[in-house]
Amino acid sequence: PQPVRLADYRPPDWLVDTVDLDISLHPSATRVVARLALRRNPEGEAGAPVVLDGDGLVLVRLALDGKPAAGGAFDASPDRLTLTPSADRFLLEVETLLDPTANTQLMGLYRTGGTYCTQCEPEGFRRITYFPDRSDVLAVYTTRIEADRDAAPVLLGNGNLLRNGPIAGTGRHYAVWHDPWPKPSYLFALVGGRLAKVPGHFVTASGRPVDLGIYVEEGKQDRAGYAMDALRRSMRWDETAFGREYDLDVFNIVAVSDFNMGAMENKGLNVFNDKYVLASPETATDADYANIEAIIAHEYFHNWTGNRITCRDWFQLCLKEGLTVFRDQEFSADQRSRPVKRIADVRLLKAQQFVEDAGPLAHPVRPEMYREINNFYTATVYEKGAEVVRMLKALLGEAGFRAGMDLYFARHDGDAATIEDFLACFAEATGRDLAHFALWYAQSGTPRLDVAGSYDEAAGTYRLDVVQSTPPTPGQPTKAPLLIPLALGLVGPNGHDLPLVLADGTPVEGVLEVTQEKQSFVFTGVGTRPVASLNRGFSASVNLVTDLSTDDLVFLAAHDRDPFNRFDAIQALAVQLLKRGAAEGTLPPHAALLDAARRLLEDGALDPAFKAQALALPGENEIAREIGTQVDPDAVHAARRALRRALAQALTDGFAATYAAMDTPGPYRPDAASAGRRALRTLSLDYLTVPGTPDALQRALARYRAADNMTDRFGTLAVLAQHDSPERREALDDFYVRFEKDPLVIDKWLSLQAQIPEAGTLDRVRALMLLPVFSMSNPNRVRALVGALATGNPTQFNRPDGAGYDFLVDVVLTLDAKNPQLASRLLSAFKTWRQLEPKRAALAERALRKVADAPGLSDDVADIALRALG
Ligand code: DPP
Ligand code: ZN
Repeated sequence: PQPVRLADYRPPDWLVDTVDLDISLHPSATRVVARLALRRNPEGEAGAPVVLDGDGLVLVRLALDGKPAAGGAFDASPDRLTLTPSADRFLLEVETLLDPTANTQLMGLYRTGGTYCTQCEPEGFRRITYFPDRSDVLAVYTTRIEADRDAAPVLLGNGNLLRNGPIAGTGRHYAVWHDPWPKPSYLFALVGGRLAKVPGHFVTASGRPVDLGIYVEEGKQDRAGYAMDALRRSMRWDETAFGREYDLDVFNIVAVSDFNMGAMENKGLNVFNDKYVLASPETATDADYANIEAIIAHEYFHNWTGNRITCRDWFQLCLKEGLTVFRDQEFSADQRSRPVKRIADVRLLKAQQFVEDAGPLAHPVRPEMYREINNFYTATVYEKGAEVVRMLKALLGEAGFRAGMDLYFARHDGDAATIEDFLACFAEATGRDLAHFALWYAQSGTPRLDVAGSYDEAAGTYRLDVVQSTPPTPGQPTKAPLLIPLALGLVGPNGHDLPLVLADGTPVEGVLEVTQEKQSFVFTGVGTRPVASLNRGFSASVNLVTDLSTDDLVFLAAHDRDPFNRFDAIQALAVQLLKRGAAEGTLPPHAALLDAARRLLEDGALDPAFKAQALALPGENEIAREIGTQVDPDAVHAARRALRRALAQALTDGFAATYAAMDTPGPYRPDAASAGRRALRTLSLDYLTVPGTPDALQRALARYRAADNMTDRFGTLAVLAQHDSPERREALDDFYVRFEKDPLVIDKWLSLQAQIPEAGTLDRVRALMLLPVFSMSNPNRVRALVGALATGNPTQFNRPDGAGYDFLVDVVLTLDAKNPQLASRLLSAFKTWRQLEPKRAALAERALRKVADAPGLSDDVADIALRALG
């Protein structure tokens, strides 16, 4: 694949004012007639020809200003159409022929369970018709869709419905949709199929009534209620939190079962992976409900951050994704518990983004080069992109941040914008120079912040010495210091924060700005030795290394007024023990952690959801990243297992009492408070089951049998899954029989088994692939089974014999011909191979070479293989 570079950006030579599409749906021969009003861009290159993108297109006919084009007037291939018109404005009419049934890439127009649907971001529209398929060409779309009335009674497009009706004597019907808002081609969508509508209604702040619709497979209507509720709450929240109103008469969401992404924000017609729409107490867990709420919100929020203001080019992807993730995080924080949401987000950030940033696939939040843009829908663009927005807010404060956002919406509505445009709004609204801050977008790698504190009793001062450094990453051997907003507090012996006043008398409002490689901050008026609570709320996306003692961490875990840092203190204690345990083969003394854990467990004032997070040990991937080099996944697993045992043994009574106290009688409700109680109850059960005694296993099995909702049922199944026992077999078999007909639930069952840390797991996964419930052509099934093994089972993926790697490579090479995006996603599980001990690393490298050397690779997979080997 050829590199595309940010530095080479040029404005388009031709613009498109309007797009009129006439699409006649047919399973294998769909006809698309596109009429494009093309106009030479005064900012483009003078005299440049019209060059339109295509991808595997079959051209039927072509006309310019109504006249059929003669042979010499154009040059067409499946992947490109070039014209040299004499006029600076003309109407191009192109007819193409598509086979949606044969489209297994799930990009462009395809079929899923008999329904026609589209996915155009980032470069799928060119698989429908020839077009300047780039995000800075904005046009007004009118779409006529025609289809067999029985096969596709529902026809949906972007925007508002203009008219619809039967086509007499043909058994077919049509619908015409018009979207008044200019948009790039990646936001185009259509859907046609037999779908049931779950209706809803919303009135915007200024009184515009909006018809809401969630379209699902017939029979699944009763599972769309929560998504509808989440949609309405999202619409209201964007009005109050950001002053953003909805701008069409309808908003539709369609749930489909074959989808590469989580969901897609097409204007007025979001298309969703059904996993993120469908929920009922019997089939969805609390985590599913929370994901649905977040993703419904995310796609809805794109209506402003992404659609009304879109990206100039794909290098600016974080402009819409990082910002929109930030917005959905804030929404969920407001709907649920803010501290618990922050903890969950940081856990995800560390598990995914920090890992990516530490390996061969590391790249800046705004990359400067790509070979395959599909491979840049990453944790770095999304999650670190959101963290950068959060840091901006920490620097500017609530009011400054809002003023910058208001200016951004006012100034760039209708634009295809850049990160520079975005930052300029905040600089202008607040008067701050953000040039240094902007480096966060360009520099990859996770900065390390070393902070040492010293107390001078005689002078009454407390000094913090701060050193920042960022390790080299691909293409960036040396790094510059960043502007890091470090939220902190100095906690006095009574647990209260001391006032923060710098030596020159400047008060600090809780956030220090670290700007240099080495810096010292001296606080005055400090009467007793404080404990520094650093990076509160995870204000900066950094690896923090402190000189806090075990006693300090125990103190913070009990007394910090920042809940995130209470969580972080206990996790830091655990990480220290786990690192040493993995290195030394036995667990070091750990009484302090047990003590801190006991205090948290027994603290009646704490939110159960918080306790469940704080008492869950860091995952094996997270421990491996903390170790960083020469990782032996078996040693990590053994250390974690030993610490789990120690906690289970020391806190048996506490977990038993908590298990009893967290019982939540009455019908299931998905709210955050009830979910927190269930989470803590299952965590307690998990620790109580650690000994694996018959009594313990029977208690878990009884709980499994008695469960009246999926959260408890799956939670107890996951507890049992860790114990090779008759109880596990019974529960797994029972679960399969109960939910065999429910693919989304079967995904959970597949994932769970793929993550069992036992030597037989790889064979089990191979056997599960043969079941009729599994399918290599459904992305959810593949991710649930193969993806879970590759990313959620470090000991079995990284088997010392290399069989896990060979298995993944086989799957990737098989899948690549069908669905390159899915294949490359799976392959990126190799991003951690360089941190492994030499024997496993050599096997992983050999497996990656096998991929790189395979003939006929897609750009997607070739790009990941080559970068991973880098
Ligand atoms: N649909 C994906 C998302 O919302 C890509 N835009 O993040
Ligand atoms: Zn998004």
